[in-house]
Amino acid sequence: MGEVSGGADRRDGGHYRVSTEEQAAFRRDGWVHLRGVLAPDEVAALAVDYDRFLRREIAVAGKDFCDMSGDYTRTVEQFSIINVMLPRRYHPPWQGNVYERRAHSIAEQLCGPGMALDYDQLLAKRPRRDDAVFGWHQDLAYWPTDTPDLRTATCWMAIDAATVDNGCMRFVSGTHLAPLRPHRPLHGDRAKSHTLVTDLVKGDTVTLAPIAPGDITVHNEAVLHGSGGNKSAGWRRAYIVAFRSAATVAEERRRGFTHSHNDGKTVLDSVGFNAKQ
Ligand SMILES: O=C(O)CCC(=O)C(=O)O
Repeated sequence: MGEVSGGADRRDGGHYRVSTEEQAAFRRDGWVHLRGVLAPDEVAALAVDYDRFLRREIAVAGKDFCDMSGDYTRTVEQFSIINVMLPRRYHPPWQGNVYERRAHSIAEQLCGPGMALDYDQLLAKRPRRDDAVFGWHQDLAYWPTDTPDLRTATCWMAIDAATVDNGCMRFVSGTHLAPLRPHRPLHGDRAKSHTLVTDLVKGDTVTLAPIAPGDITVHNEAVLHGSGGNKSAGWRRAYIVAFRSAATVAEERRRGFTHSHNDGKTVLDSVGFNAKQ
């Protein structure tokens, strides 16, 4: 398969060059689309292990293999959005892979030096699942916001082409510049499901972000985003690596917050639900 959207001239080993226009778009909109961060053969190599996770050939503990659309009572076959938290923990050969290295270089071009990988995640929507909807949310509603350096850059890579039909990312540009919105658990209770949601308000303008395999969107954890159901006959597989400032990541770990869904406590237990709203 040839490269759909270019990017070869931007890649150099573990580095990907971000233009000044793209840096400005990230600051203004809270997200940006970067083309060809990985070449087709690099995506294909990662997809081999990705599918081993989906087939459960790579063991993932407890709630780190879960469903982001339903509650924890669903069986694996019922999962519409399969969520694998911290795949690099469960599959150490992924640590330091080419995607992680290029994403790190991108995070530092967008946010400045001193960014650290905070967590990684796989989000795979099964074919023909109207309910594979990722509700509107801001990532910062999920985790500590009381650290001094809140620089963030979350890289979301398409393994399959992400289309309007299969539930590509969608954003409300500029919302990272306003206060966080109040969030609530999708299923009423964090013990029933991890998922938090908020609402669109009058005046919000939604931008869809269809992207090619190997392309990424990078978003600020404060920007409002989500995605629609998968109406297509194929999977929609995404691979996410999220960066925060090294100081904030160190503070999260000091508090015992690892982004594992198996953590005894969630940040919301420790600081009070949306305590900062
Ligand atoms: O994969 C999706 O559809 C949503 C992902 C998301 O919300 C995120 O990476 O923060």
